[in-house]
Amino acid sequence: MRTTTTGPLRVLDTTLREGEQFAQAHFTTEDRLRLARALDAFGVDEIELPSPAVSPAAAADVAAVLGLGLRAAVRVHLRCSPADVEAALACGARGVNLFLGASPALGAHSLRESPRERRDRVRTAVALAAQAGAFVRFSAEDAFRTPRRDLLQLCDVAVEAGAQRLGVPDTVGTATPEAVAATVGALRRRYPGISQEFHGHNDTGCAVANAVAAWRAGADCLDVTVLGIGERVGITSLGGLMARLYTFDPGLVARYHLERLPALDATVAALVGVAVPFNQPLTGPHAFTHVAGVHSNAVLRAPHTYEAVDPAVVGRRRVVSVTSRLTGRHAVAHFATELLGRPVDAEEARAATAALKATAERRRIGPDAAADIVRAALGAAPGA
Ligand code: HCA
Ligand code: CU
Repeated sequence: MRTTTTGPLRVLDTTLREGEQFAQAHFTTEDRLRLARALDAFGVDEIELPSPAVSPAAAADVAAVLGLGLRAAVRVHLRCSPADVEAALACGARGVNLFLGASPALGAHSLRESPRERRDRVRTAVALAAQAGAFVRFSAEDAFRTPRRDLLQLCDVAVEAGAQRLGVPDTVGTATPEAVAATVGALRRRYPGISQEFHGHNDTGCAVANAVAAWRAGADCLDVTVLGIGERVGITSLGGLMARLYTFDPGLVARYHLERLPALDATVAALVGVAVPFNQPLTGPHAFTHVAGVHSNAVLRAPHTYEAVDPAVVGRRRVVSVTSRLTGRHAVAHFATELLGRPVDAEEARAATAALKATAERRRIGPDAAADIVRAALGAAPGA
């Protein structure tokens, strides 16, 4: 399936910024440098780091990542405050991602500033960074719960002050793909020539769909994190976005090193103390395991029958499971053939299938137990 949209696309990875806001995250300087290198090797186009104003150590880390000389552009995430901008410039940052609460809720309860004060803040911070020659993105936090008029007023100020990119984050993850497309489309028409970024939280499970809706409506930069880690349940995952784009058209993601994704996901999972989630696209432990007999039978003949992406694309292998009572004789014949190193006939396949199903009906078994059952059913020596 080809998509009708083939606009330019950059992937901004914010594992080191948004990802640090995941409740279980704690990165050391060494972790940050290792991750920055791994993200660069994967091929993400941009890497976002926390504000150097967070602490002297955060500033030192920004300088260290800049010192790696990565191919990816490095952006620092800043509040709209002159002190943040100055700290970023002092570290040598050439790209600043400014953000400011745009919605009535954040204006009243987070910033506690009037709309006018907020516009002044945006103008000052954007102008300061732009005049210093930095690439400036301005992001209207909570954009999808912000009245359109307020959103455009803030964006107008940012663009006039020199912002080259506008961001519309779905900060609480409540936007629908339709709402995302409408807002991104409106900004596209109002600010031709200005880049647009989308950052979507996954509180309602729509983060990948919303990111793609933003891209199709004209956004040219999509935010992700490895595994989707971030505040609460996180944001669009790198792997989810890759799977989505790959199935539109492999050419869209040809420049990324997808074969590095399993190691990247595993690295971040280990750093934050979680397993790679069972439902993680492309890298979940069972992402390419087929269980039901009906599925296995078809997959063994033609994998695309039940696979969105060939596992080889991410350097993985397909698994045809025989450990469920739902297994079938084609799957078992395949398993037994590999196990015994010789073809099995129809009668043997039937016998092994019956034995496996009978045991799996009673208890949960793994591949080793399945191998023992097949050997016993076919009279093969253990370990054969
Ligand atoms: C935050 C909020 C943010 C900002 C996104 C952006 C969001 O944690 O600071 O700068 O575009 O989700 O709104 O991550
Ligand atoms: Cu966020």
